Amino acid sequence: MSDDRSATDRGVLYATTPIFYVNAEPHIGHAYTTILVDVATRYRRLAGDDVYFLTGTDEHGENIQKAADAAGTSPQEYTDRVAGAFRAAWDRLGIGYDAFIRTTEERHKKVVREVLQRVYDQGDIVYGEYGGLYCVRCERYYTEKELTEDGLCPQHEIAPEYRSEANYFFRMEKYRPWLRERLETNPDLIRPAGYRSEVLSMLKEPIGDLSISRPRSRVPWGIPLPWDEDHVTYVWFDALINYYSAVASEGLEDRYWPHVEHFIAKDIVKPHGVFWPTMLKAAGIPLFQHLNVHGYWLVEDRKMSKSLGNVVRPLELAERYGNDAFRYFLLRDMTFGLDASFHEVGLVDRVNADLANDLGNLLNRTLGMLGKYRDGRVPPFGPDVAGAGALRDRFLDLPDRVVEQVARLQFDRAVAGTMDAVRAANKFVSESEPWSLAKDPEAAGRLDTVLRTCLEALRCASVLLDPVMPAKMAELRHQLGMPGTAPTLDDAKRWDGLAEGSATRKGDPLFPRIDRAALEAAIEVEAPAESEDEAGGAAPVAFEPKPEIDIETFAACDLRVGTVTACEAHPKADRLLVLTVQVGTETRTIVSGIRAHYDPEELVGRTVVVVANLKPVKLRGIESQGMVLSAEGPDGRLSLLSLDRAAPPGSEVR
Ligand code: ME8
Repeated sequence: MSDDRSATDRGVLYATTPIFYVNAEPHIGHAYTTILVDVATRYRRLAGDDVYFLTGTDEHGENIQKAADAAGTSPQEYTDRVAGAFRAAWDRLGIGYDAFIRTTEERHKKVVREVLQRVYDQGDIVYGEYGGLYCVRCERYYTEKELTEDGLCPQHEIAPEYRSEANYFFRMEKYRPWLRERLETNPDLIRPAGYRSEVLSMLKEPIGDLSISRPRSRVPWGIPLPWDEDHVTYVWFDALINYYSAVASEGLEDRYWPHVEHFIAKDIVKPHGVFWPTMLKAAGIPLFQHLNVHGYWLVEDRKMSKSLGNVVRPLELAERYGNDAFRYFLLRDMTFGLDASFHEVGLVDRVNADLANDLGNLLNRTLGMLGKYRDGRVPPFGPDVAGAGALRDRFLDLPDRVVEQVARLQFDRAVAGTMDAVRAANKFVSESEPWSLAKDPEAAGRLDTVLRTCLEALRCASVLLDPVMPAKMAELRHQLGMPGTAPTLDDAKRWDGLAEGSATRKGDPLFPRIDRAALEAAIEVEAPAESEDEAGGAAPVAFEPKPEIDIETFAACDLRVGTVTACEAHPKADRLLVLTVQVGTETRTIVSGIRAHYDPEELVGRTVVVVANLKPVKLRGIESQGMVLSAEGPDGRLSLLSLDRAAPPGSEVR
């Protein structure tokens, strides 16, 4: 790894996910946070920073005890099994965590007891009676204001129960003015800003003291208080300390604690935004750098829950669509801080449009042409070609921009910016027409430039997308003929990263197109003849008009301007091309019988006219979501309709 910065100016990051409860198998929400932190830490590693990534499991408390009882096992056996399932899931999803902490580990319990003792000794923990509304699933008390209008727990929508217990209390209220001040002077401490405001408004009124123990007679599954073994530590007090115990128990606190950033979803803002900073203050441990709060994944616009039966399992999706494609979708389709809705069809469309078409197609067509024209070997740059310099500048601007966007938690934009550059590379191919250059011996140098430009674009894209899709990007670099060493950000800052004359290794498509129609289980029409979807024009002579229609009938036909963003041969039919067409904000897959008339490469970037409301049909296994209009010339050659003046994709054709 080339890292010319000295050890002292090397950035450091200690990033954490929540430690997940082991009373459920991992779902898409758990996977999202964990993949997000994986991606964030991989970007920082790419930049040469010193990174430590912690995840783990939250294993004590009443709920876990109940889940173990229900499973007919001891809590220890039960937590061992589910913690194992979490680890296995993260391994399967390609998560490169550095440490996994379980709250039942001795190293954690020891630190929890030390922190408790310290806070107790200084008089910040007192014994007292408390009564209030308690959600057993959240394992916390709620004030009436925090409940829903119907008086239910806002997370679980179940009625809280009134509980009163003699417990130990942490004097949290005492630290409220301090915390308010910290938040006011530190606008970035909790981000995005909406969550900071949420915490600030919680702090406007007294927050009370926090009950931090449970009677051991009722909840034996917990860490006994060091000064009173009849009580165990409240699960949140125990759990939050994991972030510190994980590094302190390994002697890594000096190196990493000053750089700690937590990543959580909005459900646990209060424990992390109020309990945790006040606990740290009382324990004399410096505050975290940032609390980064993301939104919720909804499922088909509804809250995901076991009772609705709509829990989305990440491993199944990774299995069905490929792990890296799944990771890409999660990062691309959620804006940090906002909710996003999961639709499986949306995932398929995203993967088909961005990965199978844009990126996959750039790789395929580049290596295809390289094989055909240059024996698969990396050519030198030749004379300048229009657009090549602009494309190079665009790619070379990306690394700094991506690093900045990631630092601002704009993962979706970082990924989208890179994909936009990939699309620009496809457009460059269409505009520079390498297939025409190949026919002209005088243009050999310019053909070299076009091919080499595309190869460098692919190489740079593979570096910038490596944190999101590590396995696939390594495969891409393998196809480019590169050695298997891990890339660095500097690799994306040069335009000469491939060795001239080296052999590429064209392989299988990186991201095979996903059959959307099979998912929708809609119309299963297999095409009897490949060109059936074509508009067959006849010779002008024997023109026999079809039955008359009125203007409304014509208006029912939705004709739109489209731009071909990718195009490839149909894998199962030698007369069909599969086009990806941008129609307004939509991306359509259109199968068309024009393969004998057009090279796939020459269509990318072209304007076409699309019948946009035609019932989808399956043509040799690929669903065609519309039709491109063409006319047949006297020699039987098809000619695609286009416009003689520019109109943006999506414009209506009347
Ligand atoms: O709260 N969308 O654990 P937990 C996005 N053990 N992310 C989601 C999500 C969704 N629909 N649902 C869950 C706990 N998550 C405690 C944490 S930390 C000291 C203790 C993710 O298993 C998200 O990261 O209920 C959320 O904050 C976390 O899972 C809650 O996990």
